[in-house]
Amino acid sequence: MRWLRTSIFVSVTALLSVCLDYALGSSASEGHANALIDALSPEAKVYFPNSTEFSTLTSRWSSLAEPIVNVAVVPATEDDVVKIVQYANKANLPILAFNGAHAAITTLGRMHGGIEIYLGQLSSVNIAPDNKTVTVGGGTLSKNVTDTLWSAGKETVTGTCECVSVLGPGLGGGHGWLQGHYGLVTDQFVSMNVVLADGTLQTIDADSDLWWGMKGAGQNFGIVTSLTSKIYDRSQTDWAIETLIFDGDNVEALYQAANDHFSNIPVDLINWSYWLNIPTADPNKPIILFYIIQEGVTSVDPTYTKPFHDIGPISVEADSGTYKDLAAWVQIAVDSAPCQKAGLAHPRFPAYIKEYNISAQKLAYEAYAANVSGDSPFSSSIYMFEGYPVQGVQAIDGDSAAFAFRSDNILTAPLITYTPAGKELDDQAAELGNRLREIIHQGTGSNELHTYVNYAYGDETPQNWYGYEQWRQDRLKALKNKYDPEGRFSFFAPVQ
Ligand SMILES: Cc1cc2nc3c(=O)[nH]c(=O)nc-3n(C[C@H](O)[C@H](O)[C@H](O)COP(=O)(O)OP(=O)(O)OC[C@H]3O[C@@H](n4cnc5c(N)ncnc54)[C@H](O)[C@@H]3O)c2cc1C
Ligand SMILES: *[C@@H]1O[C@H](CO)[C@@H](O)[C@H](O)[C@H]1NC(C)=O
Ligand SMILES: *[C@@H]1O[C@H](CO)[C@@H](O)[C@H](O)[C@H]1NC(C)=O
Ligand SMILES: *[C@@H]1O[C@H](CO)[C@@H](O)[C@H](O)[C@H]1NC(C)=O
Ligand SMILES: *[C@@H]1O[C@H](CO)[C@@H](O)[C@H](O)[C@H]1NC(C)=O
Ligand SMILES: *[C@@H]1O[C@H](CO)[C@@H](O)[C@H](O)[C@H]1NC(C)=O
Ligand SMILES: CC(=O)N[C@H]1CO[C@H](CO)[C@@H](O)[C@@H]1O
Repeated sequence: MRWLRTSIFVSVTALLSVCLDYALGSSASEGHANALIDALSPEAKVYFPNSTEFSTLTSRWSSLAEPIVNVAVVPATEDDVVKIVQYANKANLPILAFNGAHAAITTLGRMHGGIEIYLGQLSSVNIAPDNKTVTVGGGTLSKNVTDTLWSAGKETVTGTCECVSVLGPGLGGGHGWLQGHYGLVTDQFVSMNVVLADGTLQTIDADSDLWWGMKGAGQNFGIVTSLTSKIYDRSQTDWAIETLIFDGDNVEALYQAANDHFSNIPVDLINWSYWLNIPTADPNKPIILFYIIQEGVTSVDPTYTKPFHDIGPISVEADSGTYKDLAAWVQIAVDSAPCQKAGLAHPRFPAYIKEYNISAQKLAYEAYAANVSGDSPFSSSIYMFEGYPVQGVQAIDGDSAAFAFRSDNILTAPLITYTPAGKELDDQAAELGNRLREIIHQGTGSNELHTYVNYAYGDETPQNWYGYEQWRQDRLKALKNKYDPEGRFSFFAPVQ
């Protein structure tokens, strides 16, 4: 907004005030709008719906149940975030942080007109002189951190996908390649600066009662403007992958082998699978793409891959490289298709499980195949089964954080992908996703449905997101009543 302060200061400010009032609704007085604009630092920016920047800054990864934004504000300093929250409080306007904008939970759609706080200018990565921590701006993307640490011979846990932020995944737990060693993204947190609902900027750490809540339900309590996390010396340089493609008919044999051979999965091994249509491999039904990833080697140990080779894959491809290649290998690098904001709807229906139930896998595969094959509107969907190593996650006391599902081993989720075409199709997608999830849930033999809040669809309960233990629910509600009694931060998976 530098230009605001120069020659056309008076006229443009007046115009902006009118525009803000218009965009924000009649409750925002001209005085308020001026107060916000004047309070922000020179590098902060404000965009209205008539600008191309506004369309860029408001576009999201999933176009289902998007929050409706009237003005996008881009803070340049931590204090700008304070000023925006204070302004919104006075004017009683909804606010929502936009970071990587990859959250797809439908509760975000409850924001009908308000202020987007786009955190992209709060992007920075600084390794502490003692090499024990890194401090990142609240809007830093995951790839920035891993690349900077890599160059310094360091590593930490971040989300695996290059296009998501550090805080987006981390505030809800955060799964990543290195979690087998160090725990979740959230387990690395050392301290953070947060703008709370009352418009104050506070530094919080393990001494604060809020700390527990920030580690798993953090989206509920404020806007993190910077974060200090643990880092480690890089443990391995080499990584290797085998990508196997199987005919869907092998679903039982494959997951039986997965259960048999990986039940004590070593910390250096990651196994994922996707069910998706690759018509050149099978024109009629989804194939099973099976990834076996190992660290510290240039080819995956044959003792891990032999049981899968024996099942008879359609194809096997081996690759090797470094940590920095992993995202591209599993198609979640910055330039991979799943990272793009292409106007598609992307609801997911997650369920954590302890091990595969072979008959449930078979039932889910059949229902999925029946609904995504041929000319189905959902033919670009992906059913994801993520088996990260869990040693580091399970070594940490489960009561230490709001993240509730440490004892689960595998994260499953159909990602129903389609071109939006109205409510009827949205409802069909929800029906399909929930039906598939229910098959997997039934296969666990447990009444409890554990879901990863960062993948959640939006129709789940706080128990599904934050754990069934009554003390967890009580503690979250008490924190909410203390720190955000008006529910300013309640668009993302609200705790109550
Ligand atoms: C392609 C893809 C790959 C993914 N890979 C992983 C993965 O490897 N590991 C994993 O754990 N998850 C992963 N996820 C899920 C991911 O954790 C969520 O989608 C997450 O919400 C994305 O964060 P974001 O910053 O991109 O999204 P945003 O939509 O910008 O942020 C999500 C929500 O977090 C809150 N928020 C964001 N930044 C802040 C902040 N600084 N302070 C306070 N609140 C904030 C806001 O409420 C916001 O609505 C993946 C998702 C996709 C689409
Ligand atoms: C958008 O609206 C604002 C306020 O009315 C105005 O200052 C600005 O010039 C407009 N921009 C474009 C590109 O029309
Ligand atoms: C931190 O790491 C850098 C780069 O590897 C090194 O030059 C520096 O000496 C280290 N500092 C300490 C205190 O270990
Ligand atoms: C970090 O992100 C900024 C944009 O926010 C980009 O310009 C820069 O190149 C990135 N740095 C790294 C190391 O990826
Ligand atoms: C999914 O498949 C079932 C049959 O297995 C069918 O009854 C249902 O209509 C399908 N749903 C969609 C959304 O295609
Ligand atoms: C496995 O799933 C099937 C189908 O839902 C179910 O009948 C069975 O009880 C499940 N097995 C276990 C051990 O829960
Ligand atoms: C396919 C698959 O996910 N196999 C194994 C991966 O690792 C987990 C443990 O982290 C095992 O339980 C899975 O069977």
